Amino acid sequence: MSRKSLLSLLAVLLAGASFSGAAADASPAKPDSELVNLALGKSYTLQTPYPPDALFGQTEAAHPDDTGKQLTDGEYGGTTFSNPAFVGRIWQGSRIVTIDLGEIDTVQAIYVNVLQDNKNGIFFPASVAFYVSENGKKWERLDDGLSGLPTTLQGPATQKIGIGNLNRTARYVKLDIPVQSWVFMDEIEVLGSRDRSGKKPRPNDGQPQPQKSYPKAGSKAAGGIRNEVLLYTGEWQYEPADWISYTKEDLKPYVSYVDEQMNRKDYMFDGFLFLQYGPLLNGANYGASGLPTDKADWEKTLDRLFRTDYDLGALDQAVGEAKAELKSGYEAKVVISIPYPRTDQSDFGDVDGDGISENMNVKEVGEEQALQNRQKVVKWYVDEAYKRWNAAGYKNIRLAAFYWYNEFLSRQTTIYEDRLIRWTSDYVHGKGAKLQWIPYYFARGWSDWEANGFDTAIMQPNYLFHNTTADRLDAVAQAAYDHGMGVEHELSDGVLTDAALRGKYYAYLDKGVEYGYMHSFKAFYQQVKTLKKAAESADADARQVYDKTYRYVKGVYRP
Ligand SMILES: [Ca+2]
Ligand SMILES: [Ca+2]
Repeated sequence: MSRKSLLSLLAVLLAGASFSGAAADASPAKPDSELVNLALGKSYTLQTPYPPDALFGQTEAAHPDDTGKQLTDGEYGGTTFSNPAFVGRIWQGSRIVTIDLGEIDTVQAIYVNVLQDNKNGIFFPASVAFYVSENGKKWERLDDGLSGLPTTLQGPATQKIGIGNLNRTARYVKLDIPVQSWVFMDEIEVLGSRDRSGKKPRPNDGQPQPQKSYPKAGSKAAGGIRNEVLLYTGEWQYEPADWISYTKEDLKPYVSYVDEQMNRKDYMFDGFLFLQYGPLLNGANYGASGLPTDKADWEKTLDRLFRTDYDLGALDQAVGEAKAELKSGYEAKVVISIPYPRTDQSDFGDVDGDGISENMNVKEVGEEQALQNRQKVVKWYVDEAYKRWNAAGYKNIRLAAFYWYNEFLSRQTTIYEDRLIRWTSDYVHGKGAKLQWIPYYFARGWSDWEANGFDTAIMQPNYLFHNTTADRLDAVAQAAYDHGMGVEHELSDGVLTDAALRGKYYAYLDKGVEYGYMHSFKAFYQQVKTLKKAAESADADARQVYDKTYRYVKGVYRP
């Protein structure tokens, strides 16, 4: 048995003690009774890998490290997150804790005690990276410690995630703890002996890292797309009822760059992501909120999308008209969004013709069966999209990719969320399409996009919508680059009338020049038809939003 699985087993046993309400400060049985906690009372630093966020910095200030030594004071917080012994941290990728043992000792095991309370968005990290060093400069990265408890465990529960049998001499110990939503931790232990009997660390942290970059514009992974605009289509309870859908005229200023008289001058976007406006009038939602959607709702979104004079049909015509006027060498690529197949849907409807409605509810049919039924539903939807696409006989647009609608990986509702996406990727790849994702700000699973089979992932900075400072964009630009992701550009209608909001939008563009993501594969979120409104606006400031966006997508924008 490897030491990882041994430690996982230990973690399960320990967590079991917590469930039954045993001693709140349950410490692990020492792997060796001669070992002492070398970290007890020692000082450490607690850092973010990317600039701290003004808004979320305030949020996490409610769960502070009061003394700056709470992680090494020997005090535990039980299983109640509001216990002040817990240090709570939110977003920004991870937290890096570096402990100074004060002298070179021999380290045998390292643990961090963490909380899961799914109801409150507090999750165990799936794994923790551990490092040791004698001088604080050259580090040996050790094995990762793995969570031994399921992501679906409601909790509240705690476990110690760690590694053992290390036998390394070290003065400094570093932990890199992924933070996706909240992480709550109360204690870090470094078990060992106060001598130098162990082996010296073998520095390996300076080894070449995988190539880092933003996704390449026009690349195969991006389905050949350089600039992708998000086009929502769906039901709208107010007038006009068809407000959230696109006619040929609506699409004209997206397909082509138009002057103030709406004359075509150039092409503009070459990628068109059609995605569901979440809420339906029946109370269901294509995403993870509201009531779960069923087969009739999914047919409804396909019916909308494949209308002749709206959405896909309209895009095919709009591109045809643009091509008749503008020079050749342009291809319009379409991306179709897959609604979120929810694990709380017990009666989706029969998609495979066996007369049995697909039950995707994990609580009712279990993980394996729920996964199979979710796969059936996704397969049916993708097949149906192709069937309708082929029947439509479009002349001017190409189906390049599918898009995973849910903006975070809901590992709290199923242990197989990653597996379903991997399966979806394989399935659409078999059809010749790519799979895209646009997670929200550091959303759960953001850094695992590639392992899950997404061909591209673009992070939402959410800067436009949050009351925070512009270094939000620095954090996202750096994190995206480090993980091969793109950066989403975000526009609301408010940008057209509110100078402060407009300034925030332009900050995305300015940072795109500074960091270089202007030249990458990129996506533009808009409220509904924000850029069309900008193009048509008689107000010079509003119109400039359109003109600047045009220069930016062409890669010639200057701040
Ligand atoms: Ca503590
Ligand atoms: Ca069936």
